[in-house]
Amino acid sequence: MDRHVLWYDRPSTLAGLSRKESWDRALPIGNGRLGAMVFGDHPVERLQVNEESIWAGPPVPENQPQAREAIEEARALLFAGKHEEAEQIVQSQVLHPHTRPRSYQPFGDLYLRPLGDLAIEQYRRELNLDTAIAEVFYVQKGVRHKREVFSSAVDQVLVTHCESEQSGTLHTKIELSRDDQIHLSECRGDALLLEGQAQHEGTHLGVHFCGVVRVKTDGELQADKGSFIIRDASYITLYLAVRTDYNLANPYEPLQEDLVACCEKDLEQAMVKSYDKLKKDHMTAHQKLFRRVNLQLGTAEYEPYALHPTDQRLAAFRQGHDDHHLISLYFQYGRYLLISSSRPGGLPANLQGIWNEDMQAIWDSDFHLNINLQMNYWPAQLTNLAECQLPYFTLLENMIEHGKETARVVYGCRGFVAHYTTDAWLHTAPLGEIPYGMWPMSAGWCARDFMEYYRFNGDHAFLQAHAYPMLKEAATFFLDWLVQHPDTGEWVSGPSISPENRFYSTAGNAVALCMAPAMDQQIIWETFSNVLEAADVLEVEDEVFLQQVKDVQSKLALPEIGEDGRLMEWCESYEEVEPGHRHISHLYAVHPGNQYTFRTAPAMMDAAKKSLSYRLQHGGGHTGWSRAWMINFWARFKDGEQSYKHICHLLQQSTLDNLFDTHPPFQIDGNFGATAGVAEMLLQSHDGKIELLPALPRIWAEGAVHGLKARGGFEVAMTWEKGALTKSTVYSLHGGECRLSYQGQDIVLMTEARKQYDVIWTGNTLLLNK
Ligand code: FUC
Repeated sequence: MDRHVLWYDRPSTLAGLSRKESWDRALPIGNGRLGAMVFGDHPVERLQVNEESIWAGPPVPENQPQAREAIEEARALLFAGKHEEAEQIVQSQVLHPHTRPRSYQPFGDLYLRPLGDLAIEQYRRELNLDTAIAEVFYVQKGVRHKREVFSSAVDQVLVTHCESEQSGTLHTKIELSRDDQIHLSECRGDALLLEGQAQHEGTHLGVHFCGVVRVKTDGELQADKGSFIIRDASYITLYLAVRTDYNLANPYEPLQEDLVACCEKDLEQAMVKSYDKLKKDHMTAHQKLFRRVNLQLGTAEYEPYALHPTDQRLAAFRQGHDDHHLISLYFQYGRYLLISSSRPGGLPANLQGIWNEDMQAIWDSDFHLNINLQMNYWPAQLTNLAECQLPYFTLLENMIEHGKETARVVYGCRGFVAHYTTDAWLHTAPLGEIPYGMWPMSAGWCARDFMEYYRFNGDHAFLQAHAYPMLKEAATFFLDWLVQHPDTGEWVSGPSISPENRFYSTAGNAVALCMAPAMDQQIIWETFSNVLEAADVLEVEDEVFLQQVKDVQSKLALPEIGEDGRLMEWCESYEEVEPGHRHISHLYAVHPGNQYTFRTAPAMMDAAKKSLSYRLQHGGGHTGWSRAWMINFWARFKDGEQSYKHICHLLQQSTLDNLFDTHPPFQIDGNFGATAGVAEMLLQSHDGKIELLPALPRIWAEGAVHGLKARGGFEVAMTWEKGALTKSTVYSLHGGECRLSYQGQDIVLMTEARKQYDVIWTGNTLLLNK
């Protein structure tokens, strides 16, 4: 299992690097909620600690009651081709100005400052994705030293364990600090404590938090003005507990618990265990998720680059050296990051997962809903981490009441609406500027993921309790929101935008506001299809609603192909302001949607492919997440060579030394999007069957994978040689028909629950041995 290691022969912080550049070399650990960037620095070790709910607070954007009339006026103006005037009205009457900053913030830093001799040799630091432990090794005066850091999901503490081979050789000062003037940090008895409230210099007062460190050591422990000094030890184990008053169910009513007492309780429970037991429990819980999938690209033998530190391998990759193992490592890293930043019961992974050192993070490190949060969860089902997606669903469900209020006040509609972003305060009002702000589609997009959860897991209870209600709320909003086009009578969405692109109006101005952008129509079509499918499975008796959905869907305006053969982004052939724009919204129906496939809509697929090529010819894919989307699109186009090319671009242009994706700066969606993309290259199941190796690039001639998930409730393993599939194994989670397809050959298995089916694929022969 040592295939899953990122390692480095130098600390994160190096002379000549900025603070940010050093952070980009540190290694992330986390238990979904509580995490750290481990620097592995010498002489002073730094753990930059985060807790997922430390957010600066309200005010948040508000619903504008005058918006309803403005929306009507804007529609009339847009139907008359007056985009500029419509934009003026929407900007001033509908969109609330930004109420930023209201950032996700760090908890603080834990520093370990050695006392005495500093010279070391044989330095190495690593992150083991399989154990979820960051380690540092070195030799000092001939004595070997080791540090291990992990965040336990079982015991809810962040643990730092230092040991040396010779007794009495560890002498360290321990400090807890935060980059603000307002926190309190002190020693209370034999505990080190830090308390504060997230805010922006007296405004946006937010979440209260508290962290407590306790120590086990065989050395001498002494409290010293807000720090600990430990001398003559052979081991030091630091336990950090962090708790906040954030109330996920209702952030506006903070929890009333005594936070110090909550931390002490965590510590007590964790410290009863021996260090070895604590570590073992942590590893077992992590491996239960992580080990579900294994991926081997190329032969089982190590490539020469595996012997080199990860940053050097990345540098070699940038020079054009192929390194299959680096790609499979990157894939597994995406899974590791999801497990470490998104566990049931907490908040979902934000723009930086949980890892952020800035008091005012870029985009507040919030939950962007016009692709970024959704992309974070693209690998969840495909790579067998279903439970890691639950925080995403919980967030959305907790937003519903806010979103219904926005729908009612702003648009006079029933149902659930949300716009391009939200954060820990669950706001849903339209805000900001038109090219991103005037877009009431995100609840619809997210509702699709509820349906997909059901498709992958066959969980009827989830369909009934979560997916159908969410889809119904989203569909209900759309039924009220859509209007009939005065010329065609078709139902169209608007005023809206195609995130975040603009076009030239007939007057020659760059504008964004329009009626019937392709993505809106696709999202609405899909929401209607999903709600009808869910109702069918559940045998819901909701005749009036379902009939209305059918009627409106049958007269929904759908995107068309332009004269140049491209799929149109808007309902007219406008010229785009930025032809290489990073959002490729009008291809939603190709991915993540499945409205267009080569089987069901070949002409639309060809047109979509032309649109994508055009975007790329004009510089598309320049942000990490946009590049990651390319991998997925080309996989759906069954073009493994193109997908592979974009994996290479991602690693070459948008990947930091610690393998974090960079927008720039660091933004985690690209990691997750690319992980999903690799899975889509190997297995697809969105078109009524399970397609094996649908987009295998020539360069991955040999390989094996196990544990990928397919819709219908199947786990799939495959082995391939010389570019051809040799064997597939399907494990059926709850029985039912399973149609496997490989290069035009199909085989149908009638499976029983919890049984495994092997198929040998040799030339044209299919041998089935059950
Ligand atoms: C969207 C993108 C940006 C960035 C931001 C967080 O608005 O257009 O590129 O990723 O989200």
